[in-house]
Amino acid sequence: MSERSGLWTHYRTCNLCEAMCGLEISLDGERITAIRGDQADPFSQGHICPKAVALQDIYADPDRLRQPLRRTAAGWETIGWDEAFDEAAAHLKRVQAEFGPAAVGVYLGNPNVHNLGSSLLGTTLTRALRTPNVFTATSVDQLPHHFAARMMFGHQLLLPIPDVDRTDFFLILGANPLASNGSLMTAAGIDRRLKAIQGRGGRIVVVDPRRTETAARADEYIPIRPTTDVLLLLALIRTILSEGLARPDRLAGFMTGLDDLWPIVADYTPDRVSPVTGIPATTITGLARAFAASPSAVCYGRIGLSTQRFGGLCQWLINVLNIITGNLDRPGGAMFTTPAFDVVDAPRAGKYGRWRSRVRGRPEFMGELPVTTLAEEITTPGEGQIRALVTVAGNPVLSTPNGQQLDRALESLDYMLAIDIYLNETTRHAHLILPPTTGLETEHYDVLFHILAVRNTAKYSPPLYEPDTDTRHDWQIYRALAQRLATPERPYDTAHPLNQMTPAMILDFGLRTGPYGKDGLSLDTLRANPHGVDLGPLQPRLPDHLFTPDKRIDLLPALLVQDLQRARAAFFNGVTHTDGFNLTLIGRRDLRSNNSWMHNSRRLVRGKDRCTVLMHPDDAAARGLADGQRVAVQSRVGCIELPLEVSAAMLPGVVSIPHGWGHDRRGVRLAVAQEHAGASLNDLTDKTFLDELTGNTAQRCPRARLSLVAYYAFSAMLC
Ligand SMILES: Nc1nc2c(c(=O)[nH]1)N[C@H]1C(S)=C(S)[C@@H](COP(=O)(O)OP(=O)(O)OC[C@H]3O[C@@H](n4cnc5c(=O)[nH]c(N)nc54)[C@H](O)[C@@H]3O)O[C@H]1N2
Ligand SMILES: Nc1nc2c(c(=O)[nH]1)N[C@H]1C(S)=C(S)[C@@H](COP(=O)(O)OP(=O)(O)OC[C@H]3O[C@@H](n4cnc5c(=O)[nH]c(N)nc54)[C@H](O)[C@@H]3O)O[C@H]1N2
Ligand code: SF4
Ligand SMILES: [Mo]
Repeated sequence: MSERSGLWTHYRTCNLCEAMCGLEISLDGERITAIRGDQADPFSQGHICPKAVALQDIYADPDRLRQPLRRTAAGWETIGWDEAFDEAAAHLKRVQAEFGPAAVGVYLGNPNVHNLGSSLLGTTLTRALRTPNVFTATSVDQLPHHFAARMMFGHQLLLPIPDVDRTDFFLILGANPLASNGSLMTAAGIDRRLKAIQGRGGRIVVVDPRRTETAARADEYIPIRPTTDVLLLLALIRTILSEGLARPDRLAGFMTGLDDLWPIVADYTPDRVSPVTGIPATTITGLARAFAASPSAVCYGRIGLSTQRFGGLCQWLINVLNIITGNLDRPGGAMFTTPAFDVVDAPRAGKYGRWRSRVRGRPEFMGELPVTTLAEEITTPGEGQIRALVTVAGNPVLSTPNGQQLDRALESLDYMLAIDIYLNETTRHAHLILPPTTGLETEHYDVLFHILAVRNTAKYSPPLYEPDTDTRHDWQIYRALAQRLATPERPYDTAHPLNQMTPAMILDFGLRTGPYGKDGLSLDTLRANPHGVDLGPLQPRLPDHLFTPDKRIDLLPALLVQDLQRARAAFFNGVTHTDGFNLTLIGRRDLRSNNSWMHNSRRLVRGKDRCTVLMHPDDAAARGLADGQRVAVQSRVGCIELPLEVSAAMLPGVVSIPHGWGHDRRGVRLAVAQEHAGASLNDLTDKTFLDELTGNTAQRCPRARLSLVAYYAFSAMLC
């Protein structure tokens, strides 16, 4: 690579979270002198958060792996790429030859969707492994959104996005965009966008068990008992119907089920759900009326709703609420995007239930199984047992329920391959780690997040740094492995376009054949516009863009309607909990953290310890606990210790712990993170606790009991 000299500027999109912030990176030669928000980016308009600056820390991190690492009896040794590819493929083939394709499992983590090569070519590897045992971070995250979208609109990627820039009423349940920067709502500068709602006389209402940063900003904050949102949503819908406020308008012309909605919701009066949700009936009635009366309104529910027992029901009912008030597919409501590179097409419509997990019999959805079943699939003997695992950009030991059990299960594997940039809590179990390029060394285009963005834009970022000749991109690793995984019966097809084209070529092809291709949009256009191009506000797309067989919205998909029985039984069957547990545990996010993997940046972990348990002052006083004191939190599956932070922001009876911490395990090579180790929330969450319908983990609501042991401890347990 030719050395660049003098002062110059590089423009790119931050790939760390979903917000798609444009960055302006100032350099002196090869050295970064500043990372700022790119004012000229039409989407983010100058917004960034503290994590963007840490991109340079990841690039320069001495702990980051740069060469394949093999585990030996004497410790880790670096080896060459070809040797590494040969060895990994030989082991995976050996296991599959002896025990069948299912004996190799795959776990794909979150950064895959933030990486162009992995978004476009990740299937190279999964196809080559041809295993039914595919797991991803989706089942500890947004699976219920996909499920509801698939059932109602015919495609799992037809996710309605809140049109925040035009709405008059933003109802937020279980999301804290001021900390997370928005999710399934790519909206760089959400802070500015929220202020603008209020600036034009609109209203923001937040429903959350914690008075979050976003709740504090809202016009109204409504505390709710965890997991009871399904009842609130039913009561809102019921009120709107009973008071004659439903106005589905043009949506009625291409929808089935509206006439049958009333009997389904009729029982859920505000008075009936009030004692369970903890929300006064008058508040529910008032909210329903205000939402229905607003010229435009949108209800949006995120992690707090999708990772709970009734995640599928919640996401379905949110869509129903938006639909019956006419707010789906109209400006200011919940809209579908028109991305320049569109992967939402009929062949890719997700399937459901084609196979089941071996041990617990959980159905597949979109080709994957719930990750909560991974550990048992590894440890339960029998035909089809997982004996080898490939993890790609994932840290399931910290990010999935009952992490300690998975930690132990990984130890028992016959072979494990990790494609990852760090030797961390998960990858330390690998026999081989293949470290790809990342962040500043990669070209970037947000294939997924443009589909989820509050405005249609397109932006391509070239790599800032050319990778060393001796490193590989993720997609090059997949290809190298796929070639070697080929067998005489399943040869590697070198002529296949997807095995020939680079991500940039595929992107260019997609842009040219996409919705703006006829106007001349191509990769060249994007290269010529380094700040990105604006393609305008979201446009109505229905009914044309529906993928249901009859091109109608299914308001009442049978699987979802049936699942209401489970909610009814859980809340109204008259059985009271007799286990004595009286605290419920939920999660939270912090602006300077990003799931489990950015705690090795000193500038992000500096300052006050953020891995604390938040508890309401009354709960603390009742237990004689003081702010700052170390407490032990115990659940059915584990026990962790961490400092207590007494906070009036918590709903009494509910405590909150952030996830992604717990770096003090043996063999982890993350020097800074280990100094700020914290404890892992997922050593408490329970893998048996999930949304029975969608298979998504319900991480947020083990019920917790404070048991006074030698030190003050509380036990978290299942609802
Ligand atoms: N209790 C609880 N648990 C949760 C959540 C919660 O709210 N509460 N949130 C859940 C959610 S929403 C998610 S998305 C998951 C995330 O779950 P995971 O995806 O399993 O975890 P991450 O912490 O994102 O780990 C990312 C891994 O990718 C590696 N990595 C980073 N960049 C690259 C790259 O460019 N290439 C490759 N190959 N590797 C890379 C990192 O080193 C790290 O090992 O966690 C979930 N877990
Ligand atoms: N800084 C930072 N940003 C991130 C991430 C990160 O780790 N750090 N992770 C990224 C990822 S992978 C994702 S998926 C997104 C997630 O983005 P968000 O969904 O905005 O994530 P959270 O901030 O965890 O907000 C979830 C909220 O749900 C509330 N909650 C918990 N249980 C319930 C419940 O039963 N009912 C209701 N109504 N509320 C409940 C919690 O108190 C919390 O305020 O964030 C992304 N952005
Ligand atoms: S909000 Fe997200 S995309 Fe924007 S700078 Fe921060 S981490 Fe990057
Ligand atoms: Mo996520």
